[in-house]
Amino acid sequence: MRQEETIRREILEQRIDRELEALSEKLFGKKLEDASDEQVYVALLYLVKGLEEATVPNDGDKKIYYISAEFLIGKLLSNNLINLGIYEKVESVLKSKGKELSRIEEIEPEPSLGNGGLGRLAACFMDSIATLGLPGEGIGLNYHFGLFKQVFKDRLQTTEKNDWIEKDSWLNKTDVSFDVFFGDRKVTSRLYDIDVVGYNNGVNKLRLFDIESVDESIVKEGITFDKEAIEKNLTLFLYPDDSDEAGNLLRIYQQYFMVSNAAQLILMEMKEKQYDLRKMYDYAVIQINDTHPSMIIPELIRILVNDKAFTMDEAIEVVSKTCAYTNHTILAEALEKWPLSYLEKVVPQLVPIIKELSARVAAKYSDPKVQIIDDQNRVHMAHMDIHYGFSVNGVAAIHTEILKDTELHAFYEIYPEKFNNKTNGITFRRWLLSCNRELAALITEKIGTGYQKDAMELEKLLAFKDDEEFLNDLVKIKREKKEALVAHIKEHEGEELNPDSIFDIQIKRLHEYKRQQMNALYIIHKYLEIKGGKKPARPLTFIFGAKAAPAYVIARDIIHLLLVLQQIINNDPDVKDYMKVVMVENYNVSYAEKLIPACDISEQISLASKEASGTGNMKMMLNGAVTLGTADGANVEIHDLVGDDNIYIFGENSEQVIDHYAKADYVSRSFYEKSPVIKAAVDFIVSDQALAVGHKENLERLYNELLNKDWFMTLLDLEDYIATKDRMFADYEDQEKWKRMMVVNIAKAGFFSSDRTIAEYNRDIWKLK
Ligand code: GPK
Repeated sequence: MRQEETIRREILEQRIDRELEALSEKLFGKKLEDASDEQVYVALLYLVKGLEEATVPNDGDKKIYYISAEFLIGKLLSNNLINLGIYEKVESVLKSKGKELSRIEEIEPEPSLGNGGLGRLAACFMDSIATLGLPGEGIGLNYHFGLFKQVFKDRLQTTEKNDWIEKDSWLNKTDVSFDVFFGDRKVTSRLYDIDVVGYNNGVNKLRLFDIESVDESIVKEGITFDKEAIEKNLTLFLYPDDSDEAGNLLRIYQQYFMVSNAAQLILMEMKEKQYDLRKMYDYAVIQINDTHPSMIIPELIRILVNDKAFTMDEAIEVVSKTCAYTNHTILAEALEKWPLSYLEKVVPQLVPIIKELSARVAAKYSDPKVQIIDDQNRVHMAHMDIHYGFSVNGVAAIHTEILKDTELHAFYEIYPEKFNNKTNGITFRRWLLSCNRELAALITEKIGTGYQKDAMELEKLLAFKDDEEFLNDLVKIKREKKEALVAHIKEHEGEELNPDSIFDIQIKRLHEYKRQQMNALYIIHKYLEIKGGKKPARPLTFIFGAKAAPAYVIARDIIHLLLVLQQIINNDPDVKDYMKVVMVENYNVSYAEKLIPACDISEQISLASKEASGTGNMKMMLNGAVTLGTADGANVEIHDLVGDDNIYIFGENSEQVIDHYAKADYVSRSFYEKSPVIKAAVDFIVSDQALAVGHKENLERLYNELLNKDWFMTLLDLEDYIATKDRMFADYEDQEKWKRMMVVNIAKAGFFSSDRTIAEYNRDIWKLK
């Protein structure tokens, strides 16, 4: 930190007290001690905004533009206070006025700008980019209702709009506005910024585009609205239902709106700074986060050719040297392929460019697997990114290897130099310093604060592996976090949990490949065992948090099963003292911040090869949980770091799974027929007991899916999963062993700091000063 910066901050700290009083007086005409918690929150919001404005922006000649459909940033107040270095000061000022900061934090609505891991990753990256002092910004959309709010009714998921934007918010309205054309149809955009302040460093911006003509009132029942009224609906929802053509078109409208604004913003900045457009790649690097922003490539080419007098060859060269693509999945159905006819309807001006890009590929390569426009006239967005970008990265070592060897093998043969791996990471500011202040304080007491800048220093904790006092403090903090979660769950879900039980937690989007249904089958198995008189050594608590895409029927059925199990088990007098199940409602970042510090067993049980990385696995490890997982995604790297003795890996590996798909030899029914344990668990789904509580239609559909299809091979690993999980529960009883596993997991988590990930992106791809 520069010296004048330090001095400035000290002065600011001394002024916090006076500034807060002044804000309270100005905004509400009352003293801080007389203000309500809601009013104190608003005063803090403006205090922080003022400080951010006074912070030096990260600047430089080359900038990273991280374009993403999602930024799952979570609540901002406490993180901003931490990153500004004033959390403790504010806490004590408030305390002297009889206010509690932790209660005030609860008031902030969580921004609904993301869906899952991809969006949360973008948010962690923004934090690390700012912290490392790199010039750059995130570019996305300002969804008014974002991802739906999940409400359980009759043990089914229902969806409501998530109305998160309040009068006083972190959004700063700017005077930037662009015209965006969809053929002859025009909308006018408006840019809103959110400041992203680094940890004791400069500030960057998250730039969110909106439309001037947005109309919230068109949303009637739940999340239904007129999908064709794009002048009104364009920035209402993230991932609007795409089960019909209008929904697909709306997603394309949104994507083009995002990249058209991004392109105009980037070119405006280039012009302001008088940079030579022909050397755009010296000043700008565009990271395309998954395929949603892929149209930035033809859009920039279009503008350079039409408005800036570039030849097609020149435009292609400049844009290709500027754009880099990140792949987040190998699931074919998640890789976007837009029918050319849809693009013709929404963005006719891009179609000739895309055709030209496709024709150039076709002229050079005959392999149908690498074409941009396929024989059914569908545009493969990822293929365009790979041909016309300079970098392609996967998000964990095994994921990148699978891309190179299998999914994108034909591309790897053409462009081996473009492929690189960037194992995901998480910001330790949010996922340790903020969500687990007690653990952070204990770590600091032992090894100092160096780990907050260089996360690898966490390894110093290994020296305390046999320090009884430290181990007991660690267990004490875990226990406190479990108590805090118990209180939260009591308040929000009405379920009574036992903090002395083992907390086994699976939190992530609901998807068959993530196999929440396999966990459910384990729970049924345990329930039947207890009913049969076999009690566990210690009570067990199984916690889930997950939203299902509204159009994903089986995913909704799995939620239904979990809620049915919760009802049956938690109310069964023979069982409820030995095990409980809770599916928390509307799982989001704020809920994750309460669940993760309380976790004992981290469930990472995806079908091997399918989870690109996972990042919850890293968060739980950092907070002292032990992983129960398959050899998939970043689990493989966690395993390498902690060693065989500090993780529980089970099930078939990715080569075996890929081989099953190639040979089409997995038959779920044969697993069901040969194992009485599996059969009993699966049959329970349609037992009289389950049907008495749940819906026949949902439960039967799920049962039939598991028996007759089971595309993600739930039953393949079930027996090994049961055995491994039972072994883990038994090992928990050896607390001396368990405490040491906790230490090793925390100590080895440093590699997963997103500061490391971003430093690698910068070293290999962005090359910023
Ligand atoms: C991947 F393809 C996608 C997607 O559409 N959304 C999403 O959240 C996730 N992801 C992967 O499933 C995770 O394995 C990964 O850790 C995360 O992206 C970030 O890379």
